[in-house]
Amino acid sequence: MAKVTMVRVPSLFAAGALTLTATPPIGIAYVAGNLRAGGHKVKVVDSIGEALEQYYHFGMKNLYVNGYTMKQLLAAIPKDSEYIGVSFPFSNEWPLAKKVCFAIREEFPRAVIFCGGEHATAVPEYCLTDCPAIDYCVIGEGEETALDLINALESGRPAKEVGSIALRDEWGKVVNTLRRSRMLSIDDIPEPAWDLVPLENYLAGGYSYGVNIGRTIPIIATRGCPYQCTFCSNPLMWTTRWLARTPARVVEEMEFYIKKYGIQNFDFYDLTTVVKKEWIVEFCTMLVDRGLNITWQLPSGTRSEALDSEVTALLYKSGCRNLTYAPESGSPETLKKIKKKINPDRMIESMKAAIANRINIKANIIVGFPGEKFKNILETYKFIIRMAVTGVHDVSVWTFSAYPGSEIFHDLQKANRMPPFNDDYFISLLSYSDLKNVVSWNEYFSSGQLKYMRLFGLILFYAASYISKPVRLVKSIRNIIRHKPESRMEMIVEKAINRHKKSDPRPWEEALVK
Ligand code: B12
Ligand code: SF4
Repeated sequence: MAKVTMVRVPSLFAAGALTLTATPPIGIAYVAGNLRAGGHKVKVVDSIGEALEQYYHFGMKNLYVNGYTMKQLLAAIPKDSEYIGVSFPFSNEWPLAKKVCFAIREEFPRAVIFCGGEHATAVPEYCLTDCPAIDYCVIGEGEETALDLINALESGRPAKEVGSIALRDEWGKVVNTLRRSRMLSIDDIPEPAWDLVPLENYLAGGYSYGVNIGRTIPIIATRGCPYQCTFCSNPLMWTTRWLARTPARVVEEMEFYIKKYGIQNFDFYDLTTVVKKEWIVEFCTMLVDRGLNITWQLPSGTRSEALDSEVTALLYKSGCRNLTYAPESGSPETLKKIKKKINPDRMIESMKAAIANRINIKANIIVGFPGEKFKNILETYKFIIRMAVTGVHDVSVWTFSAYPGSEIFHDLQKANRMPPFNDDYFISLLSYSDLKNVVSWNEYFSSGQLKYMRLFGLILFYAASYISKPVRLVKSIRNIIRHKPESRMEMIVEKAINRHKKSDPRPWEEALVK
């Protein structure tokens, strides 16, 4: 039995971020659950969940850190840890994450440090080269691989026989082992080890990915996504295989959380939950039949082909209150280029059906894809107005960021249009959701122009929305003041006000001194 500590690094985000960062870490909880089921002694250090109200500045003034200081983080790792697994969900957090790994290495010189997550999967060679403190990168889905790696090291089996990892060979060169196939019987994956995570801090503090409508826990019903949008890193991370758990297993898990943690609301963290109509109908019907009296949300953006009037009525009946659509663009030309494979008219029909069935809906838009011209952005603006008039409750207008692992990222690399990998590049990825600082990857618009184009898109949406439904503005202000957000925008504004109040003027680097 090995002693393993799983570490979630504090979060790093832009001061002008239009996004949330503190949510219960389901990826780590899954890996921890599987390692424990495999017979190891596991502890989780969730640097965010343990210090949800701590904010510092990082480097330049426009970046914040939320969570433990380095000193607290190192103190929380048991001294006898033999394996320390560090999670990197976001590429934009690499400048902070590698500092954490270096510090862990200094404090625990003999421990094996392995890491995983989206960033480690997209650029494993770079992670191992830029941060020699790390011994192994786990690529893709982490449960089986992390267990196999630890078992191999414990039994003396060479690590290079473990599938889906990156490691240094005898000559110090980084090599990738063969990628293992995805886990097929996903119903059998041990449940996330929520008992090892400071879950109650999130539940009591109303930290959720969707709208805060009660004690909320993340859950996953499906893994993978069958599509291959060119701006998305998921085909590399999960492959294009979409697998769904049986509805009964998902509902059983929900019932367990209701009893154990008093859960009232469930956030689905799937890449795209609704792919098959039969699946979602069976799932909702089961929720209705069991009379669970809960709400649930799909905050991460789902496909909408199966979301017609019948299905959205059933979604509401079964407790679904918030749904995110991901049109990304209103321009047919852009949609084709990014391989989004949606039909904007059909999506509007689906949105109308959801709104008629009282579901609160949000849509994700991205502007500034490479090659996008002004006429394409105008088409997107038109689509934004259509959505506002249709009654869509929220829109996020992101600017395009070239995330490692995505097809566009590789195309830009091939065309020599990628800057060198360094902290500036990784931090520039934050411009995706940063109102103040934008980095343009587009040939036709400068960063400054794109910043205003995004802002204009947002203003356009909310102006059109409040003009066509003035009561909504009053309702939003009232919800924010009463701390009872109903939409994602209200929740984000509320949390942003909170973090500006809580921000500690000390830089994180200072807090980092032991
Ligand atoms: C929930 C979510 C969020 C939540 C919280 C995420 C969190 N902190 O856990 C919030 C709302 C905060 C968020 C924000 C953002 N997000 Co987000 N988010 C997701 C989402 C939908 C689910 C993540 C998840 O829980 N997946 C399910 C679990 C099981 O998978 P997992 O975390 O990847 O973990 C598995 C493996 O990675 C691995 N693993 C993970 N950690 C470790 C550690 C070790 C040691 C090992 C061995 C293995 C391992 O094993 C796990 C189990 O198989 C993903 C898309 C997706 N479905 O994956 C995007 C995703 C992670 N987000 C993304 C982005 C870009 C963002 C934002 C920058 C943009 C935005 N939307 O505002 C911000 C950045 C926030 C910040 N800090 O600056 C990208 C990341 C791409 C990248 N390379 O960085 C993703 C992949 C979506 C996408 N395709 O664009 N996000
Ligand atoms: S953007 Fe959504 S639909 Fe497209 S590949 Fe990524 S997860 Fe799938």
